[in-house]
Amino acid sequence: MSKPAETTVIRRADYTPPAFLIDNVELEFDLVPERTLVRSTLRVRRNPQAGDAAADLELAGEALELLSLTVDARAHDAVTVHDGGLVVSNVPEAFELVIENACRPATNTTLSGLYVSNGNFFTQCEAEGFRRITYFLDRPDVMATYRVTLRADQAAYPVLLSNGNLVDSGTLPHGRHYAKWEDPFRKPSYLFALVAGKLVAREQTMTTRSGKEKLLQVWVEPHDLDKTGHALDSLVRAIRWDEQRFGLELDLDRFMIVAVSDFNMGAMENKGLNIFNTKYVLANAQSATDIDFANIESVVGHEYFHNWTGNRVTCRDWFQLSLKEGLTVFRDQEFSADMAGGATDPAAAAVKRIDDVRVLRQMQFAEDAGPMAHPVRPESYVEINNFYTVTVYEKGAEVVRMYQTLFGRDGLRRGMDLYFKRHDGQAVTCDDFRAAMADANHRDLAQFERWYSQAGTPRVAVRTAYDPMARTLTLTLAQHYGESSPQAAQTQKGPLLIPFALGLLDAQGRDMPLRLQGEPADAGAATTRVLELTDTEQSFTFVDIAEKPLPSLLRNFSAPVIVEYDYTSDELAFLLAHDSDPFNRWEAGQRLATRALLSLATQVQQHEPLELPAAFIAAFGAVLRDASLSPALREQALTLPSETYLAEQMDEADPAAVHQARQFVRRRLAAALREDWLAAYDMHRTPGEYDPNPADAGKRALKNLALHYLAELDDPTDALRLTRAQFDEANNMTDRAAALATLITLRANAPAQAQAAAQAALDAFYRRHKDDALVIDKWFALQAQQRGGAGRRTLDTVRELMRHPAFNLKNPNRVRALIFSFCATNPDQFHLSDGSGYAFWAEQVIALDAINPQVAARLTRSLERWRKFVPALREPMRAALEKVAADASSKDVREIVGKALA
Ligand code: B3K
Ligand code: ZN
Repeated sequence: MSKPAETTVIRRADYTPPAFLIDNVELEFDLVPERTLVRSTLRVRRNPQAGDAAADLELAGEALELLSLTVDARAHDAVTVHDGGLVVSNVPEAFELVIENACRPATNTTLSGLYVSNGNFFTQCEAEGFRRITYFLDRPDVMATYRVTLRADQAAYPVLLSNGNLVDSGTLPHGRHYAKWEDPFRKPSYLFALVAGKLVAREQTMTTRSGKEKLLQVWVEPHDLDKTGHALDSLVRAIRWDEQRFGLELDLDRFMIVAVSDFNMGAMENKGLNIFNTKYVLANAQSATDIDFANIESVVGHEYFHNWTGNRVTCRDWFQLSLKEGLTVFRDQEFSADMAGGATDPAAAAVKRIDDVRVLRQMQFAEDAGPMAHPVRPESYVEINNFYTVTVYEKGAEVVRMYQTLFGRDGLRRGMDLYFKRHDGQAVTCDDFRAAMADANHRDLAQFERWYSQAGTPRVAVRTAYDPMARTLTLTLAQHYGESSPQAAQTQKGPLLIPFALGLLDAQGRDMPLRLQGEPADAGAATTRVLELTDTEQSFTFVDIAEKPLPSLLRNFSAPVIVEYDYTSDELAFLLAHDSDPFNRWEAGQRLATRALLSLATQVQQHEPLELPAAFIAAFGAVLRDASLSPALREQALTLPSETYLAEQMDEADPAAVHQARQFVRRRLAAALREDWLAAYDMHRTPGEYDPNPADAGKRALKNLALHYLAELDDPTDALRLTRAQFDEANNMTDRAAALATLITLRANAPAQAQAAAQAALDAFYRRHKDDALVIDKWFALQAQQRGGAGRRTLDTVRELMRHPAFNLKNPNRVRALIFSFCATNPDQFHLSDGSGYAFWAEQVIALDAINPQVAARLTRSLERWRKFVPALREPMRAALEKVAADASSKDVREIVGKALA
């Protein structure tokens, strides 16, 4: 065991400009897996903006072997090497620094820096991986142009790629060859990349808006070439969309995407050479589900959009991470919504919005309520990789969306145009972005800064008062934070500017025209209005309201807040049936379900008999039969809130009670609506050739939801018949995987009838897809997510699967498929009261910590909310956390357990 890493806290308030700047970087690599040689030639000069004009040059470096260092071509004595880098003293104003060092890609299991995967070389430099390649001023505000020479054995590494344009290539003695790449754009070191190996590309050319021809390539291992079409098509769509929506054009002659199967996250936006987890590139009908296809389009878009929001304009320091991530997530959300038809069809846009809000509320609200709570722009960190969070990404995207809600699409565009005009080629801050939005729209956005600096989820309490005589409705909005974690509470300083969209429904469910007191009577009256809440409490009076209306609040989720309003169940059912805002129809159904489920969970805890109100079943049945709603929207409305979300809504989370309550509701809905489910199943088949378009995907989603509900019936005959047929006949992975998942559920519900069928399907699935790692990931994940049944804990299956020859603790996708799926998405089985899940978790965190601290730290987060749980679980959770605190050595894991236990 290595000694614990020291935990230095880095603070935003301590930012100082770099003492030196680096204008040009020339890198030469002799690529050998065991020991790669790097020669780095840097043009360095003192930063005129720096405070200390006599400072030493301090370069970061990790896991490197220094071979030589010269200053202006002369050996330099005043060099001190330490654990985290080196210090060069007595340097002139401007000079050429040449460093030769070695690194060890073959044994680099951290997947940060330069590493080997399936025999090929890849890099990952964000956030601080470049220092694992060579000594450098590895911070985003040091921007340089790069020239890169790669040399390697030609047979083993026929393809040599780096950022920018290929300027030269050729052969060398001893079967070696070289390639030289030049990136004309200044960039921070975190955007550097190289790739070398046996790869092939699908490519096409494309003429961009200004008439320039560009080369687009998707590089993969040869056996995956037939799975690259969708990624390449997605890239073309993303390029077009950014031209149209934001007037932003591809600036390089060549844009490359490379897929790698060992990768810590989704993908990386290296300039001109995006490196992707295979999961977000490879897809065909037999290997990928509808959701995979959609995710690929969105991630390809996301990384491409970074070319402007992140690369052309980058972050001054890592506290500004949301400057590029929140903005780019917002852009990819808008892109996906438009691609699904959202530009002309509000219901299609709502389907995407619901998916995004679901993630925000389940993950980000929980993060904001726990020990890792931090503002969109964090104030401090120990390990920056721990702050690639749902708060920085998803809440950050909501913050950008609020500019659009306040100023409209055109206003957002004006702000973006000004942002690029001011800051192209610079490393800037979230304040700079806000200033561009404010100036372009002539608004004072000083108060809006609090969205960047305050942690915790705001709540808006709503009161209404209808005056029939005056025909007015007065709406009072009050904002507060409720009970925040100490980490969040200390950041909360005052009220936010909250754009609050709403409508008012009459007794027929029609939108009423909305006119605020004081507005001229002849002004057109919209039916959705965005109120700007800026005070702690504020009232708004609508006039000419002929009858007492039902409010539809926070339409389209116009701000990342929790709305507190006491709807009756009848009112929610009415909104579910009538609201013109499709998002709020879904929202009403979720509120109704949440209320029913939480009260059932209490009944479970008190050993009372369970009962589901008939009105609830009727409301859900009506949605299921409502052909005016798209299948995709119906599927979302009929999907109950997740167990994780529900547990989070309890004062003390009780996963077992939530699970029983939710299972009870699923069984009741299955039985009461049996004929409707069967009809829905039949009506939403998608015969013919597979096409992942959103309309077909929506049908499959509803059909497969119906199938899964049918699996909850006491008599499994129908479900078993349909599921087996679907499994055998499916011409696509969406249907095959859904059938397999349903069979696994049937096995838990009715072992006597379904055991053999489920096992046969699992075996057949494995045999058929054994050479496709991403599909085998699904095979592991489905088993890790299964219910306990027939006296068997899912943990026993998971432990058994860890001994399967295809399991590999060094491959993050496999670890996420098996271990994360169990620890993070199977709450009932993970939180067994015997503490077995927690002991397993601790073992795996510690094992992973020695291999890959970033992945280990992610897993650590599954237990950070331990204080939220019922006392019987809290103690075994604490014990597991303490075990990890004692045995883990990376600062990544130590930061998380430290905060969890503090
Ligand atoms: N910027 C990368 C994330 C890097 C994570 C480093 N731990 C991918 C993205 O957000 O596009
Ligand atoms: Zn990103």
